[in-house]
Amino acid sequence: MTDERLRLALQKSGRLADGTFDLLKKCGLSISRAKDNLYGRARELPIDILLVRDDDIPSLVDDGVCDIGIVGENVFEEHRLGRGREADDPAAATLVSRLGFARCRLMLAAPKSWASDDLGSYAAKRIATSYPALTQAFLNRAGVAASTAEMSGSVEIAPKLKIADAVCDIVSTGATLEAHGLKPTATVFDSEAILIKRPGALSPSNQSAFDSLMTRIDGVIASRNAKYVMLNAPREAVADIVGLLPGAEAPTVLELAGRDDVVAIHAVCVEEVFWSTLEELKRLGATAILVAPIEKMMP
Ligand code: PRT
Ligand code: ZN
Repeated sequence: MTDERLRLALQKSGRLADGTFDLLKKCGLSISRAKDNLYGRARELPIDILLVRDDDIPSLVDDGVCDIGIVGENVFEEHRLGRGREADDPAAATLVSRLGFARCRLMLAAPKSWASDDLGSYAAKRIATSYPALTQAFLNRAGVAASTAEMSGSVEIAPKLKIADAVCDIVSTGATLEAHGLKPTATVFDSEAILIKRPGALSPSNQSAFDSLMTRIDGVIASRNAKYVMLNAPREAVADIVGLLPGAEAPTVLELAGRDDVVAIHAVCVEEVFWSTLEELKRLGATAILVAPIEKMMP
């Protein structure tokens, strides 16, 4: 690691790692890893990579050991609240971009035997969680006086072991809670992978590497759901058809050789194009509908 290269902290392995490496690959970066698997290096931009446990990433960036990091927003917020920092504290790491993967929710969950799903039923109860600061802040906002028992993993077994009455844990599909006889009753925090940046200015060369990386990341995120839609439309239905294309700005309308009644419409749709939308387009008279993926976008 040198000062001339941007230092990026990433999860070594786990639920964030696949999405992170996939994102970097789509940004055109190939990462070579050192034998010890603690360091990596991007070939195409001056970026050094530190491979760590996700829990260490906020501190590494807060303390300036790394310039940027990719971590779950749940872990970042828990760290921030735990350190008693404000969201806009200029001396702490800041959220730069939401990355749209590793989506999950931190949820309060109670044994299915509890009669009520109301927040009030957690009053005076003991709640096992790996996120005591987020949980406590939520309970305070809701005016519920309950205590938390911090656990670093396997939170869902706490009620069975009588360590706690209920849990506050990360939920993705809900299968884990279900398998342990627990029901989710309230969302404490919505999370996804985020990119965070250390406090203070970067050196000019690191700033330039950071700007390149962010432009590429923004492009990958923008093109994720984006599709290039091409179709033929009856001339009189153009306005209705354009109105149906999700998130399409200023579509191109082209004349078709030898046809006065039909035109071609080409549009970039930045929101997901569902089958049901295609069916509606067809009902409005659209034909020869093509939906093509977009690999890269730069505004
Ligand atoms: O080893 P390291 O400390 O780096 O990793 P870790 O084991 O602490 O974290 P890891 O890799 O499990 O998760 C990293 C991040 O991924 C989390 O901080 C979240 O931001 C995000 N994420 C997304 C999840 C999940 N989905 C998820 N389903 N984190 C954890 N889970 C667990 C949850 O704790 C529960 O045990 O999966 C189980 C529930 O899943 P469902 O599908 O049954 O609801
Ligand atoms: Zn962890």
